[in-house]
Amino acid sequence: MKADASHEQRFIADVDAFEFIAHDLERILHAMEAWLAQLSADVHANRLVCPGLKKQGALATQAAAINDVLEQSVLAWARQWHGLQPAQALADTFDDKVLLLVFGKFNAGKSSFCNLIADRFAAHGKAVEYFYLDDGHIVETPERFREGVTETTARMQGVRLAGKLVLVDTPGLHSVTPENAELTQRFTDSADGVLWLTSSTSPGQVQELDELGRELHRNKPLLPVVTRSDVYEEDEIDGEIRKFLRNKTAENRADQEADVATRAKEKLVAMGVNTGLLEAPVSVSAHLAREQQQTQAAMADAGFERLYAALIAVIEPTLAYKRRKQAEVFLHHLEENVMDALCRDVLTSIEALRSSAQEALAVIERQQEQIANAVWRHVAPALPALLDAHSSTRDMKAVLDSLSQSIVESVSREVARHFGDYIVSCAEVRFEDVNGDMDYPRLHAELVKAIRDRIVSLTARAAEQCRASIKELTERAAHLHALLRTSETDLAGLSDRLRSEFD
Ligand SMILES: Nc1nc2c(ncn2[C@@H]2O[C@H](COP(=O)(O)OP(=O)(O)OP(=O)(O)O)[C@@H](O)[C@H]2O)c(=O)[nH]1
Ligand SMILES: [Mg+2]
Repeated sequence: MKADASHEQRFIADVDAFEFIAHDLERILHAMEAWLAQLSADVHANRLVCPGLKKQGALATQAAAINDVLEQSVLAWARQWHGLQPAQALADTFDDKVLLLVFGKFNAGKSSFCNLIADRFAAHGKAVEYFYLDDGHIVETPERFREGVTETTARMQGVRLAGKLVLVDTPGLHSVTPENAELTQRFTDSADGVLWLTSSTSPGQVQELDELGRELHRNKPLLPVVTRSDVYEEDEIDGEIRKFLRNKTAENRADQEADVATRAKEKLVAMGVNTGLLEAPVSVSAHLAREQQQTQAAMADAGFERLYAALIAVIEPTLAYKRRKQAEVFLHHLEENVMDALCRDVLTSIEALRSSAQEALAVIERQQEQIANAVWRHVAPALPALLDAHSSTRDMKAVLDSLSQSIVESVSREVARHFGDYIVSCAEVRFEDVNGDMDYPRLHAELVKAIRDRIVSLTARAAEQCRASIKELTERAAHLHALLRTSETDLAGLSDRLRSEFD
């Protein structure tokens, strides 16, 4: 390439010279598989078992629901990975080509832009092959993309340039029919980089990027292109007012590009996407380039020299993405289908379980008192009659046995009523410390004190068992939570490693 070659010549020559040598990804793929195996084993080993809770209780039900999700998730992963195979097959069709997704709202000028770039490749004697997708198949066509004022592109279509670069002209994702949606998604999945076309009439409508969220999270380079960067002006020629199109001024373009750059960056930050992959926006006018016969000067004035320079810059990370794509695709599965899904479905449920556990503890506090009161009301009034019944024999053992039995029965009943969600075992009650050799009033008072004392300690022990069961469950839940967070961090580490080792 001559030193004074235009960016256009350089770009086309670069594309022509693309050579794809996929990286040897075996080790990193192996590490990802090991990560998944570890997660599956951890998830299985850390199911939320809770021996102190009855199955039908509220907390146990919540825990069982979490276990269910864990189990279903592990089963779903293999299914989802399998489901990605059609996308993989499509991607294989483009194995040796770079796929750039040309994305933007309807009327953004996507089809016009692609047609012009295709014309330039043709002008340099390179092969230009248009195709569209029909019923999942690629159909070759001699026709260029249709351009129009009304929404024109309703199907996925593409153009292969020099047999090495594919521009995929997408219908704005919102205008895709449901039947087409899956295919569109598959095509989008296969893209190695994204050109986001935004019209200079209202550039930088960054909410459009929401539709690209998945691709951008997948670390694909993004180049914003401000299209239709021209204005109509009126001029008087031979006494007649004529309207003609002219390129926007360099200042105007710079302003718009800076504005788009700022907004796009803010948006990516808000979306949690790495802004390092955002290229500086460039402005072009496909119309003026064409209207002025695509001369070198016209192309430069219309912004295409700068565009080609940006494309040359964007091709590097795009190729890098492509070389590690096999691992990227597996990583996306691990991030999206495995980790994100787990975090979404399980972490929030664990949070909910934790707050239910807090509430349950507060309820136990109240119920402990209610149980004690109810037992007291049941046992205490019967005491005089009990003492009377044994007054002649002064059989203190019989009195105390009867009292013990009555307290244990009553506590068991109330515990079953109030602590029904928990497995609680009631201890025995003993009155060894009560001295029967005293007069009736003192004995009565002594027993009242002893009864109160026993009830309080029995209910406290029952409540303590409930609390211990809750504590055990929340500890297990916290452990599961921490484990998922660790897996998430480990996966992020793998993602960093993939992208730094194979940059
Ligand atoms: N002024 C001006 N108009 C343009 C330019 N490029 C495209 N247009 C016009 O914008 C309209 C839409 O152009 P298309 O290329 O069909 O846009 P698209 O993004 O493919 O639209 P859909 O397929 O409907 O999503 C047409 O009327 C074009 O003539 C340009 O550089 N300058
Ligand atoms: Mg179109």
